[in-house]
Amino acid sequence: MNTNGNSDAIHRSVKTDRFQGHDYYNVDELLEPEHLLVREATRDWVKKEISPIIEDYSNRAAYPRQIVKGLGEIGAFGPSLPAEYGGGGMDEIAYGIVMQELERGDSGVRSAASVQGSLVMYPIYKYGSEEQKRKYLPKLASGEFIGCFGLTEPNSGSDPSSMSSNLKDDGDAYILNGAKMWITNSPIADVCVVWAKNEEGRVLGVILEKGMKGLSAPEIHGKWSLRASCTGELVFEDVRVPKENVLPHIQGLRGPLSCLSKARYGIAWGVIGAAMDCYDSALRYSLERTQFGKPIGQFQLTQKKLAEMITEITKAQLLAWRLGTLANKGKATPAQISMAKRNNVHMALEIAREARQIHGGMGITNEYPIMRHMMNLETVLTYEGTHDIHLLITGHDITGLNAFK
Ligand code: TGC
Ligand code: FAD
Repeated sequence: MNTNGNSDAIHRSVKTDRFQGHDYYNVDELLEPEHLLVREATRDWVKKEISPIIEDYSNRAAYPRQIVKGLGEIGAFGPSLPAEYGGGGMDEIAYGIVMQELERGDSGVRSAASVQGSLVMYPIYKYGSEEQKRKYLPKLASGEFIGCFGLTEPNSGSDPSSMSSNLKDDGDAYILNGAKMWITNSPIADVCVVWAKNEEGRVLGVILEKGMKGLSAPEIHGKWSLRASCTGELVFEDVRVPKENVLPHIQGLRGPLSCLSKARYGIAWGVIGAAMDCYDSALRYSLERTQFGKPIGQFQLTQKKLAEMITEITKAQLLAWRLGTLANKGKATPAQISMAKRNNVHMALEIAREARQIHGGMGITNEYPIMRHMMNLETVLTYEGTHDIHLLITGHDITGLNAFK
Protein backbone atom coordinates (compact mmCIF):
# COMPACT_ATOMS: atom_id res chain seq x y z
CA MET A 1 0.00 0.00 0.00
CA ASN A 2 2.62 2.56 1.02
CA THR A 3 4.69 3.26 -2.01
CA ASN A 4 6.67 6.24 -0.87
CA GLY A 5 9.01 6.74 2.03
CA ASN A 6 7.06 9.66 3.45
CA SER A 7 3.82 7.82 4.08
CA ASP A 8 5.78 4.88 5.51
CA ALA A 9 7.37 7.30 7.93
CA ILE A 10 3.93 8.59 8.91
CA HIS A 11 2.65 5.06 9.52
CA ARG A 12 5.63 4.01 11.59
CA SER A 13 6.26 7.22 13.51
CA VAL A 14 6.30 6.90 17.28
CA LYS A 15 4.47 9.90 18.67
CA THR A 16 5.73 12.32 21.25
CA ASP A 17 2.66 13.11 23.28
CA ARG A 18 2.63 16.86 23.95
CA PHE A 19 -0.91 16.91 25.36
CA GLN A 20 -1.74 19.41 28.08
CA GLY A 21 -5.04 19.43 29.91
CA HIS A 22 -7.35 22.41 29.42
CA ASP A 23 -9.39 23.95 32.22
CA TYR A 24 -10.75 27.31 31.07
CA TYR A 25 -13.28 27.66 33.92
CA ASN A 26 -11.11 26.32 36.75
CA VAL A 27 -13.25 23.20 36.97
CA ASP A 28 -10.34 21.64 38.87
CA GLU A 29 -11.45 23.71 41.86
CA LEU A 30 -14.65 21.66 41.92
CA LEU A 31 -12.67 18.44 42.20
CA GLU A 32 -11.20 16.73 45.25
CA PRO A 33 -7.43 16.17 45.59
CA GLU A 34 -7.91 12.42 44.97
CA HIS A 35 -9.65 13.18 41.66
CA LEU A 36 -6.62 15.16 40.54
CA LEU A 37 -4.27 12.38 41.65
CA VAL A 38 -6.24 9.79 39.73
CA ARG A 39 -6.25 12.03 36.67
CA GLU A 40 -2.49 12.54 36.74
CA ALA A 41 -1.83 8.82 37.23
CA THR A 42 -4.13 7.83 34.36
CA ARG A 43 -2.77 10.59 32.12
CA ASP A 44 0.80 9.47 32.78
CA TRP A 45 -0.13 5.87 31.99
CA VAL A 46 -1.81 6.91 28.72
CA LYS A 47 1.24 8.96 27.71
CA LYS A 48 3.52 6.01 28.40
CA GLU A 49 1.46 3.02 27.26
CA ILE A 50 -1.06 4.29 24.70
CA SER A 51 0.21 7.35 22.84
CA PRO A 52 3.40 5.69 21.50
CA ILE A 53 1.54 2.71 20.03
CA ILE A 54 -2.01 3.74 19.25
CA GLU A 55 -1.61 5.07 15.71
CA ASP A 56 0.18 1.90 14.71
CA TYR A 57 -2.44 -0.44 16.21
CA SER A 58 -5.26 1.65 14.82
CA ASN A 59 -3.63 1.69 11.41
CA ARG A 60 -3.30 -2.12 11.44
CA ALA A 61 -6.78 -2.56 12.97
CA ALA A 62 -5.14 -4.59 15.73
CA TYR A 63 -6.10 -4.81 19.39
CA PRO A 64 -3.27 -3.95 21.80
CA ARG A 65 -4.08 -6.82 24.11
CA GLN A 66 -1.02 -6.16 26.25
CA ILE A 67 -2.70 -3.08 27.72
CA VAL A 68 -5.39 -5.10 29.51
CA LYS A 69 -3.16 -6.00 32.45
CA GLY A 70 -2.02 -2.38 32.70
CA LEU A 71 -5.60 -1.15 32.71
CA GLY A 72 -6.23 -3.54 35.60
CA GLU A 73 -3.16 -2.25 37.44
CA ILE A 74 -4.21 1.40 37.21
CA GLY A 75 -7.71 0.51 38.45
CA ALA A 76 -9.53 1.31 35.21
CA PHE A 77 -11.85 -1.67 35.51
CA GLY A 78 -14.66 -0.74 37.86
CA PRO A 79 -13.15 2.37 39.49
CA SER A 80 -16.38 2.99 41.45
CA LEU A 81 -17.07 -0.64 42.38
CA PRO A 82 -16.18 -1.74 45.93
CA ALA A 83 -12.56 -2.63 46.65
CA GLU A 84 -13.78 -5.85 48.32
CA TYR A 85 -14.37 -7.32 44.84
CA GLY A 86 -11.34 -5.76 43.19
CA GLY A 87 -12.98 -2.46 42.19
CA GLY A 88 -11.37 0.92 42.85
CA GLY A 89 -13.69 1.96 45.69
CA MET A 90 -13.72 5.51 44.32
CA ASP A 91 -16.62 7.85 43.63
CA GLU A 92 -18.45 8.43 40.34
CA ILE A 93 -16.45 11.56 39.50
CA ALA A 94 -13.19 9.63 39.80
CA TYR A 95 -14.68 6.97 37.49
CA GLY A 96 -15.57 9.70 34.98
CA ILE A 97 -12.11 11.21 35.12
CA VAL A 98 -10.47 7.85 34.46
CA MET A 99 -12.70 7.45 31.38
CA GLN A 100 -11.82 10.98 30.21
CA GLU A 101 -8.11 10.29 30.37
CA LEU A 102 -8.41 6.90 28.66
CA GLU A 103 -10.49 8.32 25.83
CA ARG A 104 -7.97 11.13 25.46
CA GLY A 105 -5.72 8.27 24.41
CA ASP A 106 -8.29 6.46 22.26
CA SER A 107 -12.03 5.71 22.40
CA GLY A 108 -11.21 2.02 21.95
CA VAL A 109 -9.15 2.02 25.14
CA ARG A 110 -12.00 3.67 27.02
CA SER A 111 -14.35 1.15 25.43
CA ALA A 112 -12.29 -1.73 26.83
CA ALA A 113 -12.63 -0.21 30.29
CA SER A 114 -16.33 0.67 29.88
CA VAL A 115 -17.27 -2.83 28.82
CA GLN A 116 -15.23 -4.58 31.47
CA GLY A 117 -16.20 -2.30 34.36
CA SER A 118 -19.71 -1.10 33.61
CA LEU A 119 -21.16 -3.82 31.40
CA VAL A 120 -19.56 -6.98 32.79
CA MET A 121 -18.41 -6.33 36.36
CA TYR A 122 -21.31 -4.05 37.27
CA PRO A 123 -24.12 -6.52 36.39
CA ILE A 124 -22.29 -9.34 38.18
CA TYR A 125 -21.79 -7.07 41.20
CA LYS A 126 -25.34 -5.68 41.18
CA TYR A 127 -27.35 -8.74 40.15
CA GLY A 128 -25.04 -11.70 40.73
CA SER A 129 -24.86 -14.23 43.58
CA GLU A 130 -22.09 -13.95 46.14
CA GLU A 131 -20.44 -16.98 44.54
CA GLN A 132 -20.52 -15.36 41.07
CA LYS A 133 -19.04 -12.15 42.49
CA ARG A 134 -16.16 -13.97 44.17
CA LYS A 135 -15.53 -16.14 41.13
CA TYR A 136 -15.44 -13.46 38.44
CA LEU A 137 -14.98 -9.93 39.81
CA PRO A 138 -11.39 -10.03 41.10
CA LYS A 139 -10.12 -11.63 37.88
CA LEU A 140 -12.02 -9.14 35.74
CA ALA A 141 -10.73 -6.25 37.88
CA SER A 142 -7.12 -7.32 37.46
CA GLY A 143 -7.43 -7.97 33.72
CA GLU A 144 -6.74 -11.68 34.11
CA PHE A 145 -10.16 -12.24 32.53
CA ILE A 146 -11.54 -10.23 29.61
CA GLY A 147 -15.30 -9.77 29.56
CA CYS A 148 -17.92 -8.83 26.98
CA PHE A 149 -21.59 -7.77 27.08
CA GLY A 150 -24.08 -9.21 24.61
CA LEU A 151 -27.29 -7.27 24.11
CA THR A 152 -27.43 -6.14 20.46
CA GLU A 153 -28.50 -8.67 17.81
CA PRO A 154 -28.47 -8.59 14.01
CA ASN A 155 -32.19 -7.64 14.00
CA SER A 156 -32.38 -5.92 17.37
CA GLY A 157 -30.26 -2.80 17.96
CA SER A 158 -32.04 0.31 19.25
CA ASP A 159 -34.97 -1.87 20.25
CA PRO A 160 -33.44 -4.53 22.52
CA SER A 161 -36.90 -5.67 23.65
CA SER A 162 -37.22 -7.34 20.22
CA MET A 163 -34.29 -9.70 20.89
CA SER A 164 -34.71 -13.28 19.78
CA SER A 165 -31.91 -15.01 21.73
CA ASN A 166 -33.74 -17.48 23.90
CA LEU A 167 -33.33 -19.78 26.89
CA LYS A 168 -35.24 -23.07 27.15
CA ASP A 169 -35.56 -24.77 30.51
CA ASP A 170 -33.75 -28.11 30.65
CA GLY A 171 -33.78 -29.07 34.31
CA ASP A 172 -30.61 -27.85 36.00
CA ALA A 173 -29.62 -25.81 32.92
CA TYR A 174 -30.97 -23.59 30.17
CA ILE A 175 -30.36 -24.25 26.48
CA LEU A 176 -29.36 -20.99 24.78
CA ASN A 177 -29.87 -20.29 21.07
CA GLY A 178 -29.50 -17.11 19.06
CA ALA A 179 -26.84 -14.59 18.09
CA LYS A 180 -25.44 -11.25 19.21
CA MET A 181 -23.83 -8.69 16.92
CA TRP A 182 -21.33 -5.84 17.37
CA ILE A 183 -19.97 -7.15 20.64
CA THR A 184 -16.84 -5.38 21.89
CA ASN A 185 -14.15 -7.90 22.83
CA SER A 186 -16.29 -10.99 22.14
CA PRO A 187 -13.58 -12.82 20.11
CA ILE A 188 -11.11 -12.55 23.00
CA ALA A 189 -13.51 -12.76 25.94
CA ASP A 190 -13.15 -15.28 28.75
CA VAL A 191 -16.51 -14.28 30.22
CA CYS A 192 -19.66 -13.06 28.43
CA VAL A 193 -22.65 -11.45 30.14
CA VAL A 194 -25.48 -12.26 27.74
CA TRP A 195 -29.12 -11.15 27.79
CA ALA A 196 -31.76 -13.53 26.43
CA LYS A 197 -35.46 -14.27 26.88
CA ASN A 198 -36.80 -17.23 28.83
CA GLU A 199 -39.90 -19.15 27.74
CA GLU A 200 -42.13 -16.57 29.44
CA GLY A 201 -40.48 -13.83 27.39
CA ARG A 202 -38.66 -12.33 30.40
CA VAL A 203 -35.12 -11.09 29.81
CA LEU A 204 -32.52 -12.92 31.92
CA GLY A 205 -28.80 -12.29 32.26
CA VAL A 206 -26.49 -15.30 32.00
CA ILE A 207 -22.74 -15.68 32.38
CA LEU A 208 -21.06 -17.69 29.64
CA GLU A 209 -17.49 -18.87 29.73
CA LYS A 210 -15.11 -19.28 26.82
CA GLY A 211 -15.02 -22.88 25.60
CA MET A 212 -18.66 -23.70 26.36
CA LYS A 213 -19.91 -26.13 23.73
CA GLY A 214 -21.93 -24.36 21.02
CA LEU A 215 -20.52 -20.89 21.77
CA SER A 216 -18.50 -19.13 19.08
CA ALA A 217 -17.37 -15.53 18.61
CA PRO A 218 -16.26 -14.62 15.08
CA GLU A 219 -14.53 -11.28 14.67
CA ILE A 220 -16.08 -8.46 12.64
CA HIS A 221 -13.59 -7.01 10.17
CA GLY A 222 -13.61 -3.91 7.99
CA LYS A 223 -14.34 -1.23 10.58
CA TRP A 224 -13.18 2.31 9.80
CA SER A 225 -13.88 3.25 13.41
CA LEU A 226 -12.60 1.91 16.75
CA ARG A 227 -9.93 0.11 14.79
CA ALA A 228 -7.82 -0.55 17.88
CA SER A 229 -10.79 -2.25 19.55
CA CYS A 230 -11.80 -5.84 18.93
CA THR A 231 -15.44 -6.35 17.86
CA GLY A 232 -17.26 -9.56 17.07
CA GLU A 233 -20.41 -11.62 17.12
CA LEU A 234 -21.59 -14.16 19.65
CA VAL A 235 -23.29 -17.24 18.22
CA PHE A 236 -25.19 -19.65 20.47
CA GLU A 237 -26.01 -23.11 19.15
CA ASP A 238 -27.65 -25.14 21.88
CA VAL A 239 -25.29 -23.79 24.52
CA ARG A 240 -25.98 -25.54 27.81
CA VAL A 241 -25.93 -22.84 30.52
CA PRO A 242 -26.02 -24.20 34.09
CA LYS A 243 -28.69 -22.43 36.13
CA GLU A 244 -26.01 -21.33 38.58
CA ASN A 245 -24.76 -19.07 35.73
CA VAL A 246 -27.99 -17.05 35.68
CA LEU A 247 -27.80 -13.64 37.39
CA PRO A 248 -30.31 -14.35 40.16
CA HIS A 249 -31.30 -10.83 41.18
CA ILE A 250 -32.70 -9.36 37.94
CA GLN A 251 -35.34 -10.09 35.34
CA GLY A 252 -36.49 -7.79 32.57
CA LEU A 253 -34.92 -5.20 30.29
CA ARG A 254 -34.17 -3.00 33.28
CA GLY A 255 -31.16 -5.29 33.88
CA PRO A 256 -29.16 -4.49 30.74
CA LEU A 257 -30.50 -0.92 30.55
CA SER A 258 -29.26 -0.14 34.06
CA CYS A 259 -25.78 -1.31 33.01
CA LEU A 260 -26.02 0.96 29.98
CA SER A 261 -26.77 3.91 32.26
CA LYS A 262 -23.50 3.23 34.06
CA ALA A 263 -21.52 2.97 30.81
CA ARG A 264 -23.23 5.97 29.16
CA TYR A 265 -22.27 8.04 32.20
CA GLY A 266 -18.64 7.05 31.59
CA ILE A 267 -18.92 8.01 27.92
CA ALA A 268 -20.27 11.46 28.82
CA TRP A 269 -16.95 12.04 30.59
CA GLY A 270 -14.78 10.01 28.25
CA VAL A 271 -15.45 11.94 25.08
CA ILE A 272 -14.32 15.17 26.76
CA GLY A 273 -10.87 13.58 26.65
CA ALA A 274 -11.07 12.97 22.90
CA ALA A 275 -12.32 16.54 22.37
CA MET A 276 -9.53 17.99 24.50
CA ASP A 277 -6.92 16.05 22.55
CA CYS A 278 -8.26 17.46 19.27
CA TYR A 279 -8.43 20.99 20.68
CA ASP A 280 -4.97 20.73 22.20
CA SER A 281 -3.47 19.60 18.91
CA ALA A 282 -5.37 22.25 16.91
CA LEU A 283 -4.34 25.06 19.27
CA ARG A 284 -0.68 24.08 19.07
CA TYR A 285 -0.82 23.66 15.30
CA SER A 286 -2.47 27.07 14.88
CA LEU A 287 0.43 28.72 16.71
CA GLU A 288 3.13 26.80 14.82
CA ARG A 289 1.76 26.80 11.27
CA THR A 290 2.43 29.98 9.31
CA GLN A 291 0.58 31.09 6.17
CA PHE A 292 0.42 34.57 4.61
CA GLY A 293 3.31 35.51 6.89
CA LYS A 294 1.56 34.88 10.19
CA PRO A 295 0.51 32.00 12.41
CA ILE A 296 -2.87 30.69 11.22
CA GLY A 297 -4.06 31.19 14.82
CA GLN A 298 -3.95 34.91 14.13
CA PHE A 299 -6.73 34.69 11.55
CA GLN A 300 -10.16 35.46 12.92
CA LEU A 301 -11.70 32.37 11.34
CA THR A 302 -9.22 30.09 13.11
CA GLN A 303 -9.81 31.92 16.38
CA LYS A 304 -13.56 31.45 15.95
CA LYS A 305 -13.05 27.70 15.62
CA LEU A 306 -10.74 27.51 18.63
CA ALA A 307 -12.91 29.78 20.80
CA GLU A 308 -16.01 27.74 20.02
CA MET A 309 -14.14 24.52 20.76
CA ILE A 310 -13.02 25.57 24.23
CA THR A 311 -16.49 26.97 24.96
CA GLU A 312 -18.12 23.64 24.09
CA ILE A 313 -15.50 21.65 26.02
CA THR A 314 -16.11 23.85 29.06
CA LYS A 315 -19.89 23.37 28.86
CA ALA A 316 -19.40 19.62 28.53
CA GLN A 317 -17.04 19.56 31.53
CA LEU A 318 -19.61 21.37 33.67
CA LEU A 319 -22.40 19.05 32.53
CA ALA A 320 -20.29 15.99 33.36
CA TRP A 321 -19.22 17.40 36.72
CA ARG A 322 -22.83 18.17 37.72
CA LEU A 323 -23.93 14.73 36.54
CA GLY A 324 -21.12 13.27 38.64
CA THR A 325 -22.26 15.09 41.77
CA LEU A 326 -25.80 13.78 41.19
CA ALA A 327 -24.47 10.27 40.55
CA ASN A 328 -22.48 10.39 43.79
CA LYS A 329 -25.76 10.99 45.62
CA GLY A 330 -27.50 8.24 43.62
CA LYS A 331 -29.69 10.91 42.01
CA ALA A 332 -28.58 10.92 38.35
CA THR A 333 -31.61 9.78 36.34
CA PRO A 334 -31.26 7.67 33.17
CA ALA A 335 -32.69 10.61 31.18
CA GLN A 336 -30.10 13.02 32.62
CA ILE A 337 -27.39 10.53 31.67
CA SER A 338 -28.83 10.29 28.14
CA MET A 339 -28.71 14.06 27.77
CA ALA A 340 -25.05 14.21 28.81
CA LYS A 341 -24.03 11.25 26.61
CA ARG A 342 -25.76 12.74 23.59
CA ASN A 343 -24.54 16.29 24.07
CA ASN A 344 -20.96 15.44 24.89
CA VAL A 345 -20.43 12.88 22.12
CA HIS A 346 -21.83 15.28 19.53
CA MET A 347 -19.66 18.07 20.95
CA ALA A 348 -16.55 15.89 20.65
CA LEU A 349 -17.33 14.85 17.09
CA GLU A 350 -17.91 18.46 16.00
CA ILE A 351 -14.62 19.48 17.63
CA ALA A 352 -12.78 16.68 15.86
CA ARG A 353 -14.19 17.91 12.53
CA GLU A 354 -13.19 21.55 13.21
CA ALA A 355 -9.76 20.48 14.44
CA ARG A 356 -9.26 18.51 11.24
CA GLN A 357 -9.84 21.67 9.23
CA ILE A 358 -7.35 23.66 11.30
CA HIS A 359 -4.68 21.04 10.57
CA GLY A 360 -5.26 21.40 6.83
CA GLY A 361 -3.95 18.46 4.82
CA MET A 362 -1.89 17.25 7.77
CA GLY A 363 -5.18 16.71 9.58
CA ILE A 364 -5.94 13.65 7.51
CA THR A 365 -2.69 11.88 8.42
CA ASN A 366 -1.83 9.86 11.48
CA GLU A 367 0.86 12.38 12.35
CA TYR A 368 -1.96 13.90 14.40
CA PRO A 369 -4.67 12.13 16.42
CA ILE A 370 -7.60 13.95 14.81
CA MET A 371 -8.90 11.55 12.16
CA ARG A 372 -8.55 8.61 14.53
CA HIS A 373 -10.63 10.39 17.17
CA MET A 374 -13.13 11.53 14.53
CA MET A 375 -13.61 8.04 13.14
CA ASN A 376 -13.84 6.55 16.64
CA LEU A 377 -16.45 9.09 17.67
CA GLU A 378 -18.74 7.99 14.83
CA THR A 379 -19.11 4.70 16.71
CA VAL A 380 -19.48 6.42 20.06
CA LEU A 381 -22.32 8.49 18.56
CA THR A 382 -24.10 5.20 17.76
CA TYR A 383 -23.29 2.68 20.45
CA GLU A 384 -24.75 2.72 23.94
CA GLY A 385 -27.87 4.25 22.36
CA THR A 386 -27.75 6.33 19.18
CA HIS A 387 -27.79 10.13 19.10
CA ASP A 388 -31.46 10.10 18.10
CA ILE A 389 -32.51 7.47 20.65
CA HIS A 390 -31.08 9.65 23.41
CA LEU A 391 -32.96 12.64 22.05
CA LEU A 392 -36.18 10.61 22.19
CA ILE A 393 -35.39 9.57 25.77
CA THR A 394 -35.16 13.28 26.66
CA GLY A 395 -38.33 13.95 24.67
CA HIS A 396 -40.15 11.26 26.62
CA ASP A 397 -38.87 12.60 29.92
CA ILE A 398 -39.97 16.19 29.33
CA THR A 399 -43.33 15.51 27.65
CA GLY A 400 -44.35 12.26 29.30
CA LEU A 401 -45.11 10.96 25.79
CA ASN A 402 -43.25 7.83 24.68
CA ALA A 403 -42.10 7.84 21.04
CA PHE A 404 -41.14 4.15 21.22
CA LYS A 405 -44.56 2.65 22.04
P1 TGC B 1 -38.68 0.71 28.54
O1 TGC B 1 -40.05 0.14 28.62
O2 TGC B 1 -38.50 2.17 28.46
O3 TGC B 1 -37.82 0.18 29.80
C1 TGC B 1 -37.81 -1.18 30.20
C2 TGC B 1 -37.43 -1.19 31.68
O4 TGC B 1 -36.09 -0.68 31.82
C3 TGC B 1 -36.10 0.52 32.65
N1 TGC B 1 -35.11 1.43 32.03
C4 TGC B 1 -33.93 1.73 32.58
N2 TGC B 1 -33.38 1.39 33.75
C5 TGC B 1 -32.16 1.86 34.02
N3 TGC B 1 -31.46 2.63 33.16
C6 TGC B 1 -31.97 2.99 31.97
N4 TGC B 1 -31.26 3.74 31.11
C7 TGC B 1 -33.27 2.53 31.64
N5 TGC B 1 -34.07 2.69 30.55
C8 TGC B 1 -35.21 2.01 30.83
C9 TGC B 1 -37.51 1.02 32.60
O5 TGC B 1 -37.81 1.80 33.73
C10 TGC B 1 -38.29 -0.28 32.56
O6 TGC B 1 -38.23 -0.84 33.87
P2 TGC B 1 -39.44 -1.74 34.45
O7 TGC B 1 -38.97 -2.15 35.79
O8 TGC B 1 -40.63 -0.82 34.46
O9 TGC B 1 -39.62 -2.89 33.49
O10 TGC B 1 -37.94 -0.03 27.34
P3 TGC B 1 -38.18 0.06 25.78
O11 TGC B 1 -38.23 -1.33 25.24
O12 TGC B 1 -39.34 0.97 25.46
O13 TGC B 1 -36.84 0.72 25.22
C11 TGC B 1 -36.55 2.03 25.47
C12 TGC B 1 -35.21 2.45 24.80
C13 TGC B 1 -35.34 2.52 23.30
C14 TGC B 1 -34.88 3.82 25.34
C15 TGC B 1 -34.07 1.51 25.19
O14 TGC B 1 -34.34 0.22 24.86
C16 TGC B 1 -32.70 1.93 24.69
O15 TGC B 1 -32.00 2.58 25.42
N6 TGC B 1 -32.28 1.54 23.42
C17 TGC B 1 -30.91 1.73 22.99
C18 TGC B 1 -30.20 0.40 23.00
C19 TGC B 1 -28.76 0.52 23.43
O16 TGC B 1 -28.34 1.50 24.03
N7 TGC B 1 -27.99 -0.52 23.19
C20 TGC B 1 -26.64 -0.54 23.63
C21 TGC B 1 -26.04 -1.93 23.49
S1 TGC B 1 -24.56 -2.14 24.43
C22 TGC B 1 -23.41 -1.20 23.70
O17 TGC B 1 -23.64 -0.45 22.80
C23 TGC B 1 -22.07 -1.33 24.27
S2 TGC B 1 -20.87 -0.44 23.49
C24 TGC B 1 -19.60 -1.00 24.37
C25 TGC B 1 -18.34 -0.20 24.29
O18 TGC B 1 -18.19 0.81 25.03
O19 TGC B 1 -17.44 -0.65 23.52
P1 FAD C 1 -30.49 0.57 14.45
O1 FAD C 1 -31.16 0.37 15.77
O2 FAD C 1 -30.91 -0.26 13.30
O3 FAD C 1 -30.63 2.11 14.07
C1 FAD C 1 -30.37 2.58 12.73
C2 FAD C 1 -30.83 4.04 12.68
O4 FAD C 1 -32.22 4.12 12.93
C3 FAD C 1 -30.14 4.92 13.75
O5 FAD C 1 -29.85 6.17 13.22
C4 FAD C 1 -31.20 5.05 14.83
O6 FAD C 1 -31.08 6.23 15.60
C5 FAD C 1 -32.47 5.05 13.97
N1 FAD C 1 -33.65 4.65 14.75
C6 FAD C 1 -33.91 3.42 15.28
N2 FAD C 1 -35.06 3.46 15.96
C7 FAD C 1 -35.54 4.73 15.87
C8 FAD C 1 -36.68 5.41 16.39
N3 FAD C 1 -37.57 4.80 17.19
N4 FAD C 1 -36.85 6.72 16.08
C9 FAD C 1 -35.93 7.37 15.31
N5 FAD C 1 -34.83 6.78 14.80
C10 FAD C 1 -34.63 5.49 15.10
N6 FAD C 1 -23.77 -3.79 21.49
C11 FAD C 1 -23.67 -4.65 22.55
O7 FAD C 1 -24.66 -5.24 22.98
N7 FAD C 1 -22.46 -4.87 23.15
C12 FAD C 1 -21.32 -4.27 22.73
O8 FAD C 1 -20.25 -4.49 23.32
C13 FAD C 1 -21.40 -3.39 21.61
N8 FAD C 1 -20.26 -2.84 21.11
C14 FAD C 1 -20.32 -2.15 19.92
C15 FAD C 1 -19.13 -1.77 19.30
C16 FAD C 1 -19.19 -1.13 18.06
C17 FAD C 1 -17.91 -0.79 17.36
C18 FAD C 1 -20.44 -0.80 17.48
C19 FAD C 1 -20.51 -0.08 16.16
C20 FAD C 1 -21.60 -1.16 18.10
C21 FAD C 1 -21.57 -1.86 19.32
N9 FAD C 1 -22.73 -2.34 19.93
C22 FAD C 1 -22.66 -3.17 21.01
C23 FAD C 1 -24.03 -2.16 19.26
C24 FAD C 1 -24.64 -0.78 19.41
O9 FAD C 1 -25.14 -0.58 20.67
C25 FAD C 1 -25.72 -0.64 18.33
O10 FAD C 1 -25.05 -0.49 17.09
C26 FAD C 1 -26.64 0.52 18.59
O11 FAD C 1 -27.42 0.31 19.74
C27 FAD C 1 -27.58 0.80 17.39
O12 FAD C 1 -28.16 -0.37 16.92
P2 FAD C 1 -28.09 -0.71 15.34
O13 FAD C 1 -26.69 -0.59 14.90
O14 FAD C 1 -28.79 -1.99 15.15
O15 FAD C 1 -28.89 0.46 14.64
